[in-house]
Amino acid sequence: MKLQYAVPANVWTEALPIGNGRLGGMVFGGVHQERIQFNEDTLWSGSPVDGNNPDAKEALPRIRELINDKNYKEADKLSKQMMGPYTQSYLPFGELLMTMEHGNVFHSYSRELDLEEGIASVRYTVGSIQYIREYITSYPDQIMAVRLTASEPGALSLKVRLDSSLRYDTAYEQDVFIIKGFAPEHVSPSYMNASNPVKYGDGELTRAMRFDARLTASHEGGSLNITHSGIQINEATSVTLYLSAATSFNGFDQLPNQNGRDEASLTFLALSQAVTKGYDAIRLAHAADYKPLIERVSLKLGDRVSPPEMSTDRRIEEYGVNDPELVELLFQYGRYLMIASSRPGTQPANLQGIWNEELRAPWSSNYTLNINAEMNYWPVENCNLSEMHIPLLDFIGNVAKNGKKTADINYGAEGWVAHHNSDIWAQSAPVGGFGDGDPVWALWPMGGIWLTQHLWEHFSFGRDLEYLRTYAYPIMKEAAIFILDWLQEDNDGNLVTSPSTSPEQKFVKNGERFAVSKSATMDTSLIWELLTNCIEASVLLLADDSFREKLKTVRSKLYPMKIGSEGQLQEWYEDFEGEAPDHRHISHLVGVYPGRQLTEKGTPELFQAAKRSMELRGDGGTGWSLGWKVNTWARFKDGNRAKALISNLLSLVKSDDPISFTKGGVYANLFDAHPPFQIDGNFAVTAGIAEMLVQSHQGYIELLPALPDVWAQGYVKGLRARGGFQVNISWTDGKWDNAEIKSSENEECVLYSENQIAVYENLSGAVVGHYYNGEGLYRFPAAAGKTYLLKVI
Ligand code: FUC
Repeated sequence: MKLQYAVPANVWTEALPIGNGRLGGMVFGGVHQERIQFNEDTLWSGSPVDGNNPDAKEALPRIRELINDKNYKEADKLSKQMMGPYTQSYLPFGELLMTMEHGNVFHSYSRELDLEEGIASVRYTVGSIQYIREYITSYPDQIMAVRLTASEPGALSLKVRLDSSLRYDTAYEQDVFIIKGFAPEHVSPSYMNASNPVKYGDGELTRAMRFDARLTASHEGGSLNITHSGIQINEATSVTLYLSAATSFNGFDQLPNQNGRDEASLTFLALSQAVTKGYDAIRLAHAADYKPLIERVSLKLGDRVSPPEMSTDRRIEEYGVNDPELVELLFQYGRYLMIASSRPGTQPANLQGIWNEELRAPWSSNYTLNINAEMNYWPVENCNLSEMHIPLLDFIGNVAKNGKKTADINYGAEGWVAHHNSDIWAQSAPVGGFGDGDPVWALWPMGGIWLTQHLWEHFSFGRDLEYLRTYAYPIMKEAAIFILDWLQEDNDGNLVTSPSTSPEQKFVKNGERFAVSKSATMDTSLIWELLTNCIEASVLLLADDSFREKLKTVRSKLYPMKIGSEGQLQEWYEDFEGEAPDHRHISHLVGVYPGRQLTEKGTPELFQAAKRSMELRGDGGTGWSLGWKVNTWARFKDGNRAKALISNLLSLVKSDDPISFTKGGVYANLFDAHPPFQIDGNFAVTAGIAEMLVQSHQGYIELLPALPDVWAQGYVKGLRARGGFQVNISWTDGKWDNAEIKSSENEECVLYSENQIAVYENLSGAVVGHYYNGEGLYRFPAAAGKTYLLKVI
C-alpha cells in the first residue's frame, strides 16, 4: 500500500499529501530545495456574515406565477433578485522550505507515501552518504514532524524557514521561527473577474482571522542558529523539524479577531510539547492512532500485475484498472485521505480536503452542496470510518442554525434551508453575488435536505438511538418543516417545488436554454428521502405521531416521477430536453444512489428508466462524475460497467491539463482530477468499490452485488452494513463461499442470497438457522458483539 516515485515532485499534483484532519502538508521531496506546502483547516477568508436577502421574499410569488405561465425567461431573470453573497475561500497557510547544503548531485532517489504507516518518506544518496527523511502529521500531538537523518555523523547542514502567499510578519523567540498575520476579509471566487479579488482589512481592526505558524528544530550533533530569515543548522547527524499552525477561528458565528481563540498560545503549546516528547514517541503515538483506523478494512481483488518498482504515475498510465492492486491502492487512498482530512473536532473536508496552495482556489475550495460536499462523505460509513463523519454532522448543525434565519428572511418559511454553497461561516443563503450568478446553480434550496441524509445514514449504520433522538432527528425534522412550507400544490393536486433547478443543467425549450421551472426530479427525490427518514426515525423514537402522519400524506402527494420519451427517468417536471445529453450531474438519479427510493424490486419501471438515463449520459465525466457513476452502476448490479467507470477514473491527467467539464481522471499523486484537483472523486470511488462488494440500502444485506468478472477471487474484511453490522467476505470464481457478519446490536439480521446458506453462531458451529423465505431472504436474530459465520450449502 504505497505510492512511490523515483523523482521529486515538480508540481503540486505530484507532491504527496499528509494530514491529521486539521493540519495538512504536501511533500515535494526536493533534494537540494525541499518544499512542504501546508494548510490548516480553519484558515479561511472572511467572518460571520448575514447573507440573507429580504428581496427574495418579494420576488418569490411572482417567480412562481411566471413558472406556472411557463414564462421561464422572465422567471430566470427575476430569480437573480433572490441571490446573496458568494461564499468565502479556503486559504493556503504557507510553506516549510528547506535548503540542504550538500549540493544537488544525487543518486538512488525514492519518494513514497506508505498508507499502512501513514508516513511519507524520501531517500537519496549524495556521494556515499545516504539521507533519509520521514514526514508525519500527528493527530494525537497536533504537529507536523520531519525527521532527517544521514548515514554519516555531522553530514546534515541546512537552512529552514516558513513562507506564505498571505501577508505576514516573521518573528523568532528562542529557537522558534514564527510567521503570523491576518487573513483577507474577502476573497472573490476564481471564476469571477474582480479588480481587487483579495481584500485585506484595516490592520488590527480587521474582521478577519489571525494566523500563526511556528517552526523549530531539534538536532543531534552540530549547531543551530536562528535569525529573522530562518533557522540554520550546521553539521548535525540527525534533525527533527516541528511545525505547528493555528488560527483564531472560534466558531462559525464568532468574530475571529475580536472574539477569537489565542492562536499563538495554541501553536506555542503544541510545539513545546512536541519538542519535549521527541520524534520517536510522536511517531509511536501516530502509529497507535493511525494504524488501527486504516487496518479496519482490508481488500484483496487480485495479484499485482505491474512491476513492483514501477512508479505510481506510470502504473496508472500503463496498467490502470487492469492492475487489481492499483484499484486496492485507490480504494485505501480514499480511506487514507479521509483519516487525513476529517477527524472529530476538525472542519469537514472541503473541495480539496484540506490541501490547497492557491489564494483563489478553484470554486473557493468551499463546501459545494449540490453534490461535492455530500460525495466527500459517501465512504465514511460503509468503509468503517464512521467517526470521520462527525465534522460534517457538526457542520450541518451550524448550517441549520443560520438556515433558520434564511428560511424566514428569504422565503417567510419555517424550518431551515441551505443552498448550493457554504463555507466555514456556515453560509445558508443562496450565492450568486446578489444577481451576478446563474440560477442554474445559485438557486437551489435543497442543500440542507441533502445534508440531512448524512444525519440519517450515520444512525442507520451505527444505530445509536440517543444520537438520533438528541441530535439528528431534531435537525431532520426542522428541514422537513421547511419543506412543508416550500411545497406548492399544482392544478392536479400534486405537491411541487417552485422555483426548482436540476443542478447544474439547463433545459432547452424552443431553442432557448432555461434554468428554473418546477419540481425537478432531484427535488422530489431528496424530499422523498428526507420524509421517509423522518418517518422511520419518529417510529423508532416513539415520537411525533401526528407529524408523521402528515409527512406520510405529503410524501404520497409529491409530484410523481415520470418516464420520458426516450425511456429515461424524466429530469424535470416536463419532458424537457437537457442542454447536454452527457451532462456530468446525474442529479435526477439520486434516488438510485445515494438514495434508496428507486430499487429493482420496489420501483422496477422507474429503476429501469433510471438505468436508461445512465446509458444516455454515457461513461464520461469529470472525476467526481465518474465516481458517482461507479456507485450508480453498482446499485444497478453491473460490476463490469462499474469497473469500466473506475477504469475511466484511473486515467492519468497531466498537471497542466486545463479545466474540463467532460473528462476527468487522476493526477500523478492519485488525487482526483475534475480537472482541476477536487477530492470528491477520490472519496466517491472508494465508496463505490465498497458498494460493489456489499449493499444494505434495501433493508437487507447483499454480498457481492456487483462484482466484475475479472475480480474472480478475493476478499474484503471490515466493511459496514446498515443495522450495526460489519462484514467479511471471501470469494472464488466470482461467488462468495463464506462470510462473517459481526453485529453491534441486538437486532435481526436480514440477508439476501440466491443460494441456500447456513448461519453458524460465533464461528463455533452451532447453527442458528437458515430461514429461507423463497425470495432469497434469510433472517436470524443477531446479538450484540457476536459474529456469525455464513456458508453456502
Ligand atoms: C459544481 C460542479 C462543478 C464543480 C463545482 C465545485 O458546481 O458542477 O463541476 O465540481 O461544483
